[in-house]
This record gives sequence, C-alpha cells and structure tokens, in this order.
Amino acid sequence: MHINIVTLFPEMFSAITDFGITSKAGKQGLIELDYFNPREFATDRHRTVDDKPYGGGPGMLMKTGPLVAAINAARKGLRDKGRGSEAKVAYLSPQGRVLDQAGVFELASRESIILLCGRYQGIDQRVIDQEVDEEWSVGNFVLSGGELAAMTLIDTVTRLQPGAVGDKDSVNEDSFSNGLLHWPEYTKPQVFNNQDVPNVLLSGDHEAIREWRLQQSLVATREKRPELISKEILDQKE
Ligand code: 9WO
Repeated sequence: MHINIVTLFPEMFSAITDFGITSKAGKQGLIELDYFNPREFATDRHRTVDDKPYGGGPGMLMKTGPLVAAINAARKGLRDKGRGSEAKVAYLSPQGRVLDQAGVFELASRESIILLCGRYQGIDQRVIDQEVDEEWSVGNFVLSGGELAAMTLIDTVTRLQPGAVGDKDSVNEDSFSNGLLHWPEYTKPQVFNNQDVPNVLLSGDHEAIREWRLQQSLVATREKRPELISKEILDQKE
C-alpha cells in the first residue's frame, strides 16, 4: 500500500517507521510512505507555511499556496508510480468519519491513499472543498495536529497487510475482528499475588478453552462496551 503524507512534521513519523511491526512492514515493502512537506513548496525567503484567518481572532491557518502545492505533488508522486488514478485525499480531522475496525478494513484494501495532516487552527474551507475527498477521525477529541491521527490510521492498516503480522491467527483473534472484545489472557507465574490462572486454561481441553474464551469475550463486551453488541454480530449460541 502506497501512502503519501502531506505534513509539516515528517520526522514525527519515525515513531512508526523505526519501531515494531510498522517498521518491519516498511522494510518488507508492504507499506510505502512518502512525505510532502508544504514548507518545501513555500516560495518566500522565510518559507512561510502559516497565514492569518479572515475575520480575525487568535491563531493561524495553514497557508494555502504551499499546502495545495504539496497536495498536488503527493498526487503526482502516486501518478508517476502508476498508483494515482483512484487515490483519495483523506483529511484527518475531528469532523471526519470515526475510524473503527470496519473502516480499517476498507482503507487497508486500497492500493494508495494521500493523508493530509493539518496544523495550527486547520485549513481554508475552500481547500477542503476542492482538494479533500474524505475526512477521517480517530476519536472524538482534539489533537495539536493530524500527524498522530495519521500514524494511528497507518498502524491499523499496516497490521492488515498480508504478512505484516507474523502469525495470521493473531490478527484474526484481535479485539474487534469478530466485533467483540478480546478474552482475558494469562502468562506465568501460575499464581500471581494469590490469584490463580483459570483452571480451564491448564486443562489441555482445547474445545473447553475455545468455549470459555468465547463466553469471556461476550461477558467482557456486555460489561465494558455493550454498545458493540448487536443482533447481527451474534449467532444463536452466542
Ligand atoms: C486549533 C485551535 C487553536 C486556537 C483556537 C481554535 C483552534 N482550533 C484548532 C484545531 O482544531 N486545530 C486542528 C488540529 C486543525 C486540524 C488538525 N488538528 C487536529 C486534527 N486536531 N485533532 C485532529 C484529529 C484528527 C483525527 N482524529 C482526531 C483528531
């Protein structure tokens, strides 16, 4: 998957390129990130990338010229690789569609995407109207910029690229892969501060363990996140 990122702070993305599964996926070529920094498209001596909002008030907006030039370079970058035609420009913003695991599956199946990271108080509405195809939120809160949201999105879609996560079963057993929360897990020691590991997990009875885990998933979801449970996701037995 090709991900072109429009950002004033490309160095922030070392958090995903330098560590763990996302780093390995980059080295394996499962995910390819390219950066388009509006600052490099600024034309004045000071490489200005912010500008005052019409109507006054505190704060600044992203300067339109360098921003649009960076977006267009990101489009051209994908076109030149033969990956441009269907790439959408996605703006990370609290006004977007809230990302959930179903959305992650949708995004992960795409060949390419352009992620637009806002800074300051955001971007001119006409740039949104003319250049942005979709808006995605990673949660109902405000960040200092779109980069952490973009990294969150990239991390989630990377894990679904075939081969990115060592054990395929561990992706299929993730929380939300069946719409339910994960069951509780236990490791050594067998007794921890007077609490034992549930007996069934020591029994070697794989069918009983499977049943217990499903029941625990259902209970955890009902107790912690009841809004996730709908008739459609449960079968008769569940
Ligand atoms: C900053 C600001 C400063 C003074 C007065 C008002 C203000 N509003 C903002 C603001 O909303 N800044 C945004 C920061 C501009 C767009 C990028 N930013 C952002 C993205 N914050 N939070 C997100 C985000 C993205 C995806 N999912 C959750 C949050």
